Amino acid sequence: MKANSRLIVVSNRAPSDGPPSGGLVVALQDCLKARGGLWVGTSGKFTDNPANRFTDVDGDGYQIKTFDLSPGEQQGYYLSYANGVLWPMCHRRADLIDITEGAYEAYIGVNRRLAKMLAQICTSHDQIWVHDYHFMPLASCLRAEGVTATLGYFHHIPFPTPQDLQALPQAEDFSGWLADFDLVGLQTEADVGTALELFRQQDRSEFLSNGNLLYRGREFMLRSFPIGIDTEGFQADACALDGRALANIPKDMRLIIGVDRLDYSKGLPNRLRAFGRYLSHRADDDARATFLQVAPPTREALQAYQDVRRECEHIAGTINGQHAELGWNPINYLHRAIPRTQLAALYRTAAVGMVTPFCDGMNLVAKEYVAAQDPDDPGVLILSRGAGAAEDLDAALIVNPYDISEMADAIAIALTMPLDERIARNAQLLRRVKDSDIQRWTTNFLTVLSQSKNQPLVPTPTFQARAATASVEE
Ligand code: ADQ
Repeated sequence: MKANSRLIVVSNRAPSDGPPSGGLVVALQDCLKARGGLWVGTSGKFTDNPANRFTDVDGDGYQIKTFDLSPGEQQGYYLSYANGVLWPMCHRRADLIDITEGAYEAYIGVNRRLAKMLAQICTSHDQIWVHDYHFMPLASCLRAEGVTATLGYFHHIPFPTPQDLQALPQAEDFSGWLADFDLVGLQTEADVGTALELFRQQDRSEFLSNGNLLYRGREFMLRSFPIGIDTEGFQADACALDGRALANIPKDMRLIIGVDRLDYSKGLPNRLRAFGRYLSHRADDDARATFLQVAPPTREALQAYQDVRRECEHIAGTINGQHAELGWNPINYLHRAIPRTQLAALYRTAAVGMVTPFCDGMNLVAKEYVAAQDPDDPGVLILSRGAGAAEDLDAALIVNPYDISEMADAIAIALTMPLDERIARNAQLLRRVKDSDIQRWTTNFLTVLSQSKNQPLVPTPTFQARAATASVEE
């Protein structure tokens, strides 16, 4: 890190009171505590005409600054554009994109408002690390404000293909949003390949001999940084409670577990169907297995999320109706979040972990399931090839999330896999999980960011022209 350089982390939500909600928050907090610094994000409060200044909140050894959104900004920036346009586009679901009037303007408006506030407090020595698709244009907005700090961006979700991007009305701006950062981090090598393909197709982009990209006069870096978990912390959590007692699972019952936000990208309906198919085809003397799906609600204001919830409830109800016996419901479907220690104990108890998204940036549940296993008697991970995690975790049973009978067969294979094969697969998976844990991810990203050199500090021309015409709510 440069002399006097301060780390500023930007994410949609600033960390709030109470225990951290996940490994990413823990890792960034650790990193800020160690280096000192600042975390900036929305407060979670909505106020009419929010002030264009930050509110200071006490952090544990670092600063937190929050800002409120107006109800209109929450609707336009967060729900309609970030989660109604960018999320489905990046998850190969252009059919779910809902382009609503004023959403893009609200999205750009929040990014510009944040850039103006950040411009007041940052110096050229600072490193600003921006997280995720809510703030893709933030570097362009900061450059337009004359900010000369080093800017890094990490894209937590899949990178869209050039075909996906055709569904975005602002497709022309997309490459410039990225190029205005100094470093763009993606989850996988496959994502980097997709991004390079996008730039290859652009006029005025050039691949430089130092490995960087030049786009419309700006040089920047594009690299993969596969995100991980706090492996040791998770291993310790997994031993703290008895998962079998927690879920009231009889000794002779096998547990299959799925844990996901209830998002259409996670492939829940097909996973439930695969379990139903497994039940229909299992031999009468096979040990019974219960499927526990933990699926907390998310973004329920959007129709696509209401639809997937209804679909899951219908499928789970039908399968239970067909296969339940006195004292045994094959599917136990929890529509809420549960504490991390309980989750870790349940992973450890489960003979099978099913992670079958259609499309996922990485998927931390896959890594958590591996870390939580007893190395002497581990369970089996069934993993979709659509998850970024499959790039590294190829010792899992890799499945096609669209092929229900293949997933049903994988359940049968997993439930009968010999102990020595389970041990060998888990040991290999655990090595990979440890190799890319969250502390290493943070350090790697920030090391490369420190090496990225500051480029000509003007925003890309396309963005300047468009931003000038967008009506901005300030
Ligand atoms: P998500 O889409 O949220 O993250 P994921 O990576 O699986 O997906 O992370 C979910 C986290 O929430 C996990 O730590 C999990 O334990 C926790 N969680 C899920 N359901 C829970 C429940 N019912 N109760 C308690 N905790 C629960 C986005 C991208 C991913 C990428 C991550 C990190 O979509 O692809 O891996 O960011 O970059």
